[in-house]
Amino acid sequence: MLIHEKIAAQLPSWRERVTRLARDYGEIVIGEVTIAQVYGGMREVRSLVTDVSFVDPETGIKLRGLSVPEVLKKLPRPRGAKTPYVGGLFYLLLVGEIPSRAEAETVEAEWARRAEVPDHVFKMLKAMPRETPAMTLLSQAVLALQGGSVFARMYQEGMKKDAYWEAALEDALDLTAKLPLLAAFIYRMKYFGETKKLRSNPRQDYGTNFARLMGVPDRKSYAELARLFFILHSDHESGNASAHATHLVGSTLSDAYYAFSGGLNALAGPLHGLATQEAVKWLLSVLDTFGGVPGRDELYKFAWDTLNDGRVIPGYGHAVLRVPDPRFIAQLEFARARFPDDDLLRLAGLVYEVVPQVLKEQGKAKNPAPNVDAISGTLQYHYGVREFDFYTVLFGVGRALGVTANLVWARALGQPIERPKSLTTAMLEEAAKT
Ligand code: CMX
Repeated sequence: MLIHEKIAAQLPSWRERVTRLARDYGEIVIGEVTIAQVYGGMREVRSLVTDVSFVDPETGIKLRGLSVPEVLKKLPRPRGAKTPYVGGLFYLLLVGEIPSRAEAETVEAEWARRAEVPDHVFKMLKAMPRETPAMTLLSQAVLALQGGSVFARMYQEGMKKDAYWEAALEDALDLTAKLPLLAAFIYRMKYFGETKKLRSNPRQDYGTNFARLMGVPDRKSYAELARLFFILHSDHESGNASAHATHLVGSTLSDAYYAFSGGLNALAGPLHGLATQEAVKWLLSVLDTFGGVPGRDELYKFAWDTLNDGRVIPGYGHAVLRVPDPRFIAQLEFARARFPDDDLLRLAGLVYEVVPQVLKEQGKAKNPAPNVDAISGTLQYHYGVREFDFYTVLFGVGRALGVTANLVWARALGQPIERPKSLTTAMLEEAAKT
């Protein structure tokens, strides 16, 4: 397999670099940890390593060193399409190079070959009560696939440590291949009561296949959006909760299914993936209050009312970023080029002009600019995907690409089980005296 060969060729030099750093420079200090950080969610504590992506506070996410506009420009596209192959993005994350069209299509072909979902997974999903949250269903479906893990089977058979990454790569490809079908099945079953078994079409790329499986009215445009959405949501370095949870579970040598299910459970939280739906709800409440897109002054007051009620403005602020999120900008541009007159989009644009000013005046948020969640739901809503709790499922399908690429490399570079040290409050009080 192409990706396998490409990674295998790079491994000796990566292993040498990592071994040299740990062996010869192991004592070098790269940061310190304060009591505020220990109590403050470990913000800024430099304790993880990944070469798949990096979030620059001033310019945003770099995927294998490339900015969002560069990734969107340089990755190959399906013929006649405006947004790139998702398979090309997965190649970039795994291999670290921009693929040719043929190389991107190799990943798409691997996915097509591995897309079938076993019957017991559909049976399990159908047996769940209708009100089960969409993220619970997705996480369960991922776990239901775990019995097919190549890593778990080969580990039991005594696989050598050097070969872990190859089994992890098999699982990464198998799992990401099945997610669009699983997500679409959950969508149709949960919101429309449709339980007919779905099948992937091996002749369609990842995004086109997903748009067809979802059954949205404007499939061609939605396929463009699906590709963009999955690419933009794939990776945001390894400290965010879904990536870190996946990494932590994987570090025990649990396979990609166990690990990614853990990551999905983290993504389901209101402070993480749920913000997309909160942002759309907030925008809709503005439209509802004013009977359409309000004037700037009315919006300014509405935003202040939200803050004065003790609520946050969803989709704004970020733990690391200090500029408008390039993933927000990419989706705003996509939407403005296609449906500039959509009310929700016009409102999202006005919010982008007004809310940063309001947050600056309030003076609390370190970053008054929009993050990706300020706009993602607006685009889904336009194409008719209006079941808000499904937005996190879409985020999850995209996030799988980044976290599984990281798992492959973590196993390739022999990253150990994670086990930070805890202290007691009394110990910190003691430290505070010195
Ligand atoms: N509206 C109102 N207040 C905000 C705010 C916003 N959008 N963003 C930050 N603040 C407030 C924080 O609540 C905090 O207030 P307190 O001191 O009273 O606790 C203060 O500003 C400082 O926060 P910060 O250091 O700037 O931000 P954090 O790193 O603590 O939190 C985030 C980051 C994203 C959770 C926060 O900005 C927020 O709640 N935003 C709205 C929800 C959101 O968009 N979440 C999506 C994040 C992206 C993702 O993970 O998917």
